[in-house]
Amino acid sequence: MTTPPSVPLRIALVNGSFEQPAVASMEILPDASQTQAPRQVPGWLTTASDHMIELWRSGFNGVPSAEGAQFAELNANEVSTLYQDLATTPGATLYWRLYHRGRLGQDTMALDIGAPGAAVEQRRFTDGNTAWGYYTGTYTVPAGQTVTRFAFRSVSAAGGNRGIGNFLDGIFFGTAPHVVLTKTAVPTGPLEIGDVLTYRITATNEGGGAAENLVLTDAVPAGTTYLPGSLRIVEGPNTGPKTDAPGDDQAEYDPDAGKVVFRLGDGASAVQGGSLANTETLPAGTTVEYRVTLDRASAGKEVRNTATASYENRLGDTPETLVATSDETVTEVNPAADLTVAKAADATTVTVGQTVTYRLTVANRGPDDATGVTVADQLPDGLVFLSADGSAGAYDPAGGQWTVGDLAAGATATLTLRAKATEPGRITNTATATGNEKDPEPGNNSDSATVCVQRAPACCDPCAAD
Ligand SMILES: [Ca+2]
Ligand SMILES: [Ca+2]
Ligand SMILES: [Ca+2]
Repeated sequence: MTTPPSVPLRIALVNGSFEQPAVASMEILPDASQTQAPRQVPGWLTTASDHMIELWRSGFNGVPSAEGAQFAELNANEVSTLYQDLATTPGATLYWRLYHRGRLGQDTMALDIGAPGAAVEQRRFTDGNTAWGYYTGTYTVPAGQTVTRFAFRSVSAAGGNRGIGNFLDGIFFGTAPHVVLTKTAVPTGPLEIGDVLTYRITATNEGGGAAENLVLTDAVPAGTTYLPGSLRIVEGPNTGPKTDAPGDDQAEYDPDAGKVVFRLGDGASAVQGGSLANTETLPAGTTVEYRVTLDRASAGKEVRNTATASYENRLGDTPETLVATSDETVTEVNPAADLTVAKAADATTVTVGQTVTYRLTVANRGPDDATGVTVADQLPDGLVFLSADGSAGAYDPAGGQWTVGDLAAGATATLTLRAKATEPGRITNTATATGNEKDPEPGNNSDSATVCVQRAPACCDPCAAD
């Protein structure tokens, strides 16, 4: 099995709309080969012996441009061919489109495409001087042709002078648009539940023609919640924050569908996508971002996300809808375990010399198994340790710590702690649980029990003053 040759994604004329360099009204300028000149016309070459190309500003002599602010006259001072040579791959399908117009009356021009020196006439265009004609077509690069010339040749012009006439504008010759989406999640994991994750998605057009009606959609991934007010275009056309609401700017969050939508590119609006130029014009493309909060449901899991974009190739006769899918981001979320502690005393009033019995329960409400669970419970002054019996682990009276160990989600462990009361008074002590995992609800990790120690049975109330 053979791998087909890879076609370069981006093949496109340079300066196809004759917008560079800017001219005030009309100017005859050197072609792109004349690099010693202070100004040239980028991209274009001419067979004219003086290497000159004529550019008009829209409105000069009453002629409006077809696209942008400038256009070209095919011949400046002499009959010639205007062309560009492009590196091409055999088999590639190239689209062309152009605007053509007569100057004094009906002018005729030929489009030649092929190997330099052997370009083949594709079509002739005859247009009058009252409107621009618009034409499209395709060309398949033949075998062995690694350089393709795209050339305009004057055939005839009203008035009989082939050096006058044949206006050209809005020319494209090259490959279809090809949008590439790149997605990153910041910061890279592993993260804890409750952390905020920023998704950043860049769309670049690695193809030739502009990607039209570009709309990016990203489903907010399972286990996360969209952070309100976090939509932003950070690079490219229409940069700035966007509201969550639909219908007011280039982006929205749709809570019912659980997705964010961005309409991108030049001319994008609240209702439709815009036009994304290729990376020759817009190397960085356009970048958007939004944020999510990691839910409890994401604990111990991976949050995965891909974005998609739809756009149109409008180089042909009818728009062709294309789809781009980003790489997948994978964010690892650390496990979480909600530990709880309950502590009680069998009797809340005892006499000096009697035994106080505490019962401790530590539970793991999940969602993940807990490891390294310990419960700190230091006996205060007035109590002397007697014994401890637990369902798990061991109690160290010197350190005041119950080492529970692992505690599966949903499991509980208990400890019965006995101590001798040695002084009268109110004695409160607290047990606090900690584990290795993130605890989403730290407020329920401690519990206290208060015992009143009397000097003698019913002699008095040592706790009354407190
Ligand atoms: Ca133009
Ligand atoms: Ca909005
Ligand atoms: Ca807790």
